[in-house]
Amino acid sequence: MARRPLSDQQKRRISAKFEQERETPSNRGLVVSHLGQTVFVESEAGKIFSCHFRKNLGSIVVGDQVLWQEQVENSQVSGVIIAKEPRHSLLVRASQYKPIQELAANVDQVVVVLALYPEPIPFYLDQHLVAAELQNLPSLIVLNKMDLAKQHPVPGWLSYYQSIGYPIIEVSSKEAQGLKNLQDAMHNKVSILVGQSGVGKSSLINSLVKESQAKIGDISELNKKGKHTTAASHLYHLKTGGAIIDSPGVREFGISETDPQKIIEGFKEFLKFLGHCKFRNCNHRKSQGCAIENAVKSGHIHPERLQSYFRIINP
Ligand SMILES: Nc1nc2c(ncn2[C@@H]2O[C@H](COP(=O)(O)OP(=O)(O)OP(=O)(O)O)[C@@H](O)[C@H]2O)c(=O)[nH]1
Ligand SMILES: [Mg+2]
Ligand SMILES: [Zn+2]
Repeated sequence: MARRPLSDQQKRRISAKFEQERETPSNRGLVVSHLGQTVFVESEAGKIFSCHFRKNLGSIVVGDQVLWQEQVENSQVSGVIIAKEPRHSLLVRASQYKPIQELAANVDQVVVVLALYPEPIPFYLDQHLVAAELQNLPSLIVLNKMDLAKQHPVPGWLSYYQSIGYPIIEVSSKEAQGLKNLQDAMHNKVSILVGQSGVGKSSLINSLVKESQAKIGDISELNKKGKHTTAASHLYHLKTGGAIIDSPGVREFGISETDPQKIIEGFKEFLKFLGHCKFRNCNHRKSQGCAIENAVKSGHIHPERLQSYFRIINP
């Protein structure tokens, strides 16, 4: 159906609005939180404004650099986002039931937080690491709750991750142990903390950013399942330089990539063996002359990592 042409009055109203927008100065800002329809933007002066945004800008997520204008409505100052700067990175999470979720933009590194309790599970760690690798983001592993080491010893399998180049920082947010090392690793960078619910992401942020008051929840002793407390990602500034983003905990961090050839590149210790299988279309499952299988046999690749790859490509 053809659209009805605009009336003169409508045209006048639209051009008046454009005129007003052009004359209102726009400000640069950083998205620090996103709750439903409202986005919280921090101005260059460090003040937080609640803003709306136009749908035609596409998605807006924590870490986005934006242009926004002040709006006064019912003597309340709010804002409207009018443009979004190009992003240098975007961390996304896939889920079986929901559309792909964009978690944060412009992050420099992913900090996967594990705890001695609830007990870490290698496959979930692999999901986080692969998601980061596929976005070309470096990761580091933080092992929290070291104060519980007597009852819950450090899992032996973690040393493999260190051997393939993922730094591991042991901390206890409760006893303020190892926090300096973590602070140094996050210096002048934008880091996002990810990991299953209850591992202590928000607690760590509170220890590092005293005034942050990120919400902390109790974990249930009965079912080992963390209670979800952080509902939306939130960016905090580090006094020593850099920023840290808290994210809601999830057990499974789904991979948005579906091409097995690309997914395998997310396993960084596999890289040097790729392209060396006897058959070009090798699926690395008990195939003759498979370089990946041989690397598993010779102890260069941990068998569980190959199993994680199969589980990601074939959930
Ligand atoms: N023993 C011990 N408990 C801790 C430590 N750090 C955090 N906790 C506790 O672990 C529980 C969960 O902490 P949170 O900081 O809410 O965990 P989270 O990772 O932010 O969880 P979500 O927001 O649900 O993703 C709380 O009861 C904390 O008090 C620690 O170093 N040692
Ligand atoms: Mg939390
Ligand atoms: Zn192969």
